[in-house]
Amino acid sequence: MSGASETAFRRMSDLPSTHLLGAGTAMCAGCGGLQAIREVYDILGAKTVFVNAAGCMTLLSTYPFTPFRGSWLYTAMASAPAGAQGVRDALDLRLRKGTLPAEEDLGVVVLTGDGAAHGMGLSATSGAIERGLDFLYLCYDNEGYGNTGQQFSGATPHGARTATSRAPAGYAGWKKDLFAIWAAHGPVYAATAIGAEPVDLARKIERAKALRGPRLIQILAPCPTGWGFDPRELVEIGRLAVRSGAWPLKEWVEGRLVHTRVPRPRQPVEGYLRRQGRFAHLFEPEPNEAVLAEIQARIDAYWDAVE
Ligand SMILES: Cc1ncc(C[n+]2csc(CCOP(=O)(O)OP(=O)(O)O)c2C)c(N)n1
Ligand code: SF4
Ligand SMILES: [Mg+2]
Repeated sequence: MSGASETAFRRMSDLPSTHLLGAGTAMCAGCGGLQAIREVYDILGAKTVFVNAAGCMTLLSTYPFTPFRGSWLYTAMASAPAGAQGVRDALDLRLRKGTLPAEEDLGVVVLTGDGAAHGMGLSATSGAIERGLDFLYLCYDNEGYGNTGQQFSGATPHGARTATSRAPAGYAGWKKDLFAIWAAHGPVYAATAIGAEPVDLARKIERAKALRGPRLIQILAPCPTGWGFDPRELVEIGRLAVRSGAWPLKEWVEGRLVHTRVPRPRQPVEGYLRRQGRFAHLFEPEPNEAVLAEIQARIDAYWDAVE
């Protein structure tokens, strides 16, 4: 370990917790994932093991240093829930043997991007929920493979242009509903959130922290680099996602679905899409009315069904 690194690490550890994440790392300015995870981290506290699937947030840690005060474990994209099972089992074993005092027990948290969560990590996640694993599953959803240059993922929205959806109308698929996939498993808790609504986010983290068993919080993470907006517009883009109804804020508790913010009146989704480079081809050289109408119709149908 070099002297310079040691000094940097100590200085990072001395910072108040609100400055821990992002200090000395190579994250993009205006990262919506980082904005939310900082708040998550402040509420969960240091008695947490983050099991981090490969993605943008793994850049926060450079072996052997990490800005997380608790523990951090790096896994392959598909295996974070399996890693979480191993960590939980090891903690439980030590608790049972009496080699770990109960007050030193740790919360186990999967930290994963949407690519892993909606695709190659799904089967490990499904198994972990079925086994009733006591873990919090945090998905920061930047709607693409951010770390490798924004290829489309199972969470990419219809019409978005990504590095691997270059057709004139953008991505042909529709965003997979991870919240519904979790709800179908009957977890203890599931919620959606966003950094631009910090009070709603804080309440959901506190609620999830107090429960035991499989718990999901899926956080929409506006990504200036992949979505094509100025980092200064992070909060505005997040609010537009909620106010247009494109990102419903909700909870699933004991089999009951509750919307924690109902956008009334709902703003046209066009205002949200127009602000992002990934949708520019839907407006220039002339508006693609058919695709825009399809996107609006899906949002309207969602809210018509739940209101
Ligand atoms: C099996 C496997 N395939 C590909 C990669 C390369 N890879 C590393 S991060 C990443 C993108 C992950 O996307 P997501 O889960 O959405 O996280 P983000 O990068 O957006 O934070 C990819 C494809 C990998 N690590 N493992
Ligand atoms: S690519 Fe996007 S999600 Fe990844 S660090 Fe940059 S802003 Fe954040
Ligand atoms: Mg992603």
